[in-house]
Amino acid sequence: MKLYYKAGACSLSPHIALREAGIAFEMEAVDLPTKKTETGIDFLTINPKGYIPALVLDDGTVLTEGVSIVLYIASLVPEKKLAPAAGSMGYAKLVEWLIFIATEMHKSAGGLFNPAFPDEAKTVIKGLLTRRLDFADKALGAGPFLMGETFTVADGYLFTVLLWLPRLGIELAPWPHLAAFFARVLQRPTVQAAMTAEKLI
Ligand SMILES: N[C@@H](CCC(=O)N[C@@H](CS)C(=O)NCC(=O)O)C(=O)O
Repeated sequence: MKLYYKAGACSLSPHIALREAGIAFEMEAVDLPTKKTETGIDFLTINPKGYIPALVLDDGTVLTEGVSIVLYIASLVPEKKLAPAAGSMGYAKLVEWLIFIATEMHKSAGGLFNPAFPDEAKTVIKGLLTRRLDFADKALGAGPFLMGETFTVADGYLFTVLLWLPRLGIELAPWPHLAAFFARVLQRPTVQAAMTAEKLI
């Protein structure tokens, strides 16, 4: 399978999931403004929505949307417990976290990166994101992970969004549980490998 990605962007979440799963995969970078991949393919022929991540399976199936991709990766390796069993309450709770991260955190943070957004809009979004961080910090508590003792695909996604915050002028210091979580996940060999492959460290 092949992951289409942009270094440091939300595709880092499925990238971490693939490494946690121990699945063989290739990667191809996408230049988002031109929609060209590093081998010169028009990315719109792969994902007509024009955004990363996209995962192309060996049979040619294209999977898009980060939440769907990480849940699929987790389903390939149930023994790694990257997601609780489908149909369980644990699974529903994992999906609750994934949707919260995608719609309440990822998309808010994404707006702050958009130079076309007026400053007034950015102030409102920052306030919203701050409240989401307040919630996540309390809900996570001592953790060590969002779902308790076991690292899941939601942790790789939350880590990815937290990685962006300093570039948005948001430091993690006011959220000690999130700061400790970020440091903990950063130490994982899979995360180090993913960040090295994306030349982030
Ligand atoms: N709904 C998508 C959104 C993915 C997304 O926001 N990707 C950003 C990078 S983090 C992107 O490729 N933006 C370029 C674009 O929208 O043209 C998902 O959750 O996977």
